[in-house]
Amino acid sequence: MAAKKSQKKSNVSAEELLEYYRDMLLIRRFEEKAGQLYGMGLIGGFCHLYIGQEAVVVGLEAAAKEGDKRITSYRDHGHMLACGMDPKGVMAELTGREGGYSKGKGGSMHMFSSEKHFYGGHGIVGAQVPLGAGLAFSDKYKGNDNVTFTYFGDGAANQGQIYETFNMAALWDLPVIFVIENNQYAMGTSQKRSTSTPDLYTRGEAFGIPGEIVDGMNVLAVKEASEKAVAHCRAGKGPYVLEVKTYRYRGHSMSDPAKYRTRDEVQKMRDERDPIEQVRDLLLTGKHASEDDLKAIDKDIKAVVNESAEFAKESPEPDLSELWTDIYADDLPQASAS
Ligand SMILES: Cc1ncc(C[n+]2csc(CCOP(=O)(O)OP(=O)(O)O)c2C)c(N)n1
Ligand SMILES: [Mg+2]
Repeated sequence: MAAKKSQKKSNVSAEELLEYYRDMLLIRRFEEKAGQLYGMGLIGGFCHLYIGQEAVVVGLEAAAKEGDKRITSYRDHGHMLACGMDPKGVMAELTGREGGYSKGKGGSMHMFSSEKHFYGGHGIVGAQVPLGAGLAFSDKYKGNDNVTFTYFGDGAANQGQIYETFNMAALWDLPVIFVIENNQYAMGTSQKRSTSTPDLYTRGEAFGIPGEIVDGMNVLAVKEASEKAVAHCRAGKGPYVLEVKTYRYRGHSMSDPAKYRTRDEVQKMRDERDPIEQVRDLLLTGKHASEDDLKAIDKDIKAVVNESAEFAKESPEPDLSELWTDIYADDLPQASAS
């Protein structure tokens, strides 16, 4: 069903729209498959799905260049796919297999890729935020123009360590974009019940950090705001806060009974604001693609996702000897100097 509200006209090219459509659809289908594998008992431990929030990370990544870094929370599969990590390696990590990004020892919340500059995957709420500033510090120290995208939630935004980080990031003009993915809930607590001032984008003001709010269900709006934030950071003007208003369709994690909101609330969002449907609408009304073209894309993406699930089922469990590897720094690949 086409979204009722379509995006305002823009001069974005058909290729670009198709790219965002594919990238968001890959995340959506991957997460649906992960949900199924979880239901079949093939994924153990925690698993937090990103369905509904796809336009956030795809819009941000559209403003990134090679060398930029990203770090996020436990709701991380979308971030990995959007920065180009291999769906097979991500899915196999979810099933705890040898072919996974952490050799099956990390699971959903603990994956990394130095090649794609993806620094996790963090289960402790807010813990990735000071680490993100640290990554930005390394780039500033080396004198390059890389930017670090540091993602966290509306719940995490109420934590003290965020403001200690804001202070130092502003003091040292660090090239970090603090991306607040405001999906309006922190587990079962709505933002209204937890937060005294709802405008999270203003939270950097006390430290002199500029902020902006953007519609996180609209990938083009996210991309535009991200480009502005990235330009600010690359120009050496210090950190930037981007509050991206979004919504998660599924529960907080796979074990969430979702009693804190109505089904109607979720359905309304899906029907009226869905980020993928919005781009689909633009593609069809702009005659950039036909229904058949879009069906073919869906088919291709489903094939990629099914392949990743097969790989994740067939890859062996890690050998017991793996328990003793990747523990000390000497075991780990050395960080590159660039
Ligand atoms: C320090 C800490 N406190 C509490 C938790 C339990 N916990 C896990 S997720 C979460 C909610 C965080 O919500 P938000 O930051 O909005 O992110 P979202 O899950 O919506 O992406 C809480 C309280 C935790 N993991 N770490
Ligand atoms: Mg939240």
